[in-house]
Amino acid sequence: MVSRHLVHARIATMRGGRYSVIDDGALRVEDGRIAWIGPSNAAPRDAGAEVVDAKGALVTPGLVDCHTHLVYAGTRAGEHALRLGGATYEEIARAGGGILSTVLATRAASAAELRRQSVVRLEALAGEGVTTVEIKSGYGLDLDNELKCLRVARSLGDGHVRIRTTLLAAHAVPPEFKGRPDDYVAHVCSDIIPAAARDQLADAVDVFCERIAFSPEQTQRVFEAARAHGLRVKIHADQLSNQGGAALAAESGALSADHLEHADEAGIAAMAQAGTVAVLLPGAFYFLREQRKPPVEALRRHGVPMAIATDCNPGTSPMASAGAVMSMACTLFGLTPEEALAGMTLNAARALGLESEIGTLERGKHADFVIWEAGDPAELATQIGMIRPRAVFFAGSVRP
Ligand code: DI6
Ligand code: FE
Repeated sequence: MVSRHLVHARIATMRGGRYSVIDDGALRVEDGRIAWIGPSNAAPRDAGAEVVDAKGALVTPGLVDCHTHLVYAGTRAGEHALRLGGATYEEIARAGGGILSTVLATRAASAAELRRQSVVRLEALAGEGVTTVEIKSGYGLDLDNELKCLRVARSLGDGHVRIRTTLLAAHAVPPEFKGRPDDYVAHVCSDIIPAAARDQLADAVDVFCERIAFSPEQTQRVFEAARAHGLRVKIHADQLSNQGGAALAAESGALSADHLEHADEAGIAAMAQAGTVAVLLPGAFYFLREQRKPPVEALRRHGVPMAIATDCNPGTSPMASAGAVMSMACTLFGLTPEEALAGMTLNAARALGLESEIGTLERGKHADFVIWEAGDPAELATQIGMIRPRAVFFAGSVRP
């Protein structure tokens, strides 16, 4: 049995979504899980354990990026320039650019090439203390290519990052189904979802519910197929317009409703009732230069748990930085640094249905934690690129 003993750490446990700091804390790891956590002076002694002295440094749970699209090929730099010149995201998408241009590049890439391009983005996140990443498909949009993307996503973990995969075949209507969205939805429901479930390649199913993508009614059909195959659901909801996505998420028992810039009060109340997590994505808000913020005050008032994530994707959120997204959540959306860190730990774990396994430092959970070159947890959401992990532990072992 491998046992390790972390001592003299300033541990922000994130219990209950608060810093919940243990000032001179100790944490004992056994077989990859937290066997004991508490003050250093009360820690049980074990002569055989390997001791790691944090020397007063801050320790937090490993960060969780609960919404990314980081498996894709190619770039959309040209489109960024068009948008800076005044074209809107919707105009570019309607003119055949946007998601579809990434679909063509992703289909053309072999699995090995796709992996080579994607690993760079995963490593960037991992280098900032991220230990769990959700990755969506959605740039394949046919059976073989969606499964290729999910397989590549799964292969990226390699024992140092926990990967959760989400099937987002309902991201856009592919060229073969142009003008026939209902036929494509039928294909997603009767072919792509069953195949992903059969090969155990997806942990959840997501839909881009938007006027430029799929309607609430089409979303419901996809969700029914997902449930029939035992898969949880998530939704890109109310990002560019109010489609009633928040209420739909609640009524569908979704793990999370993501974006929510245009969500209304009734939808938020329904999410609170259903326990649906709100995933806020300040990167997309920033890159699209949106004006309308998600209703953070209403989310707080109704007690909806708020997660934040990078949304790492080539079109609307080309970024792979946990530090940047926590800072942006505070500066752009008005979260407190504590809410931002809860958004990338406990609440992000909830958005993946993993809150009993990760997201806080408590007995029984996976020993995913970061020793930071910092002393105060508020520093993590206050800076961009200035704080690096001193060491990252994944399932109790130091990551090389
Ligand atoms: N919402 C987004 O912001 C991304 N997907 C989605 O459903 C955009 C993805 C892209 O433009 O490539
Ligand atoms: Fe997204």
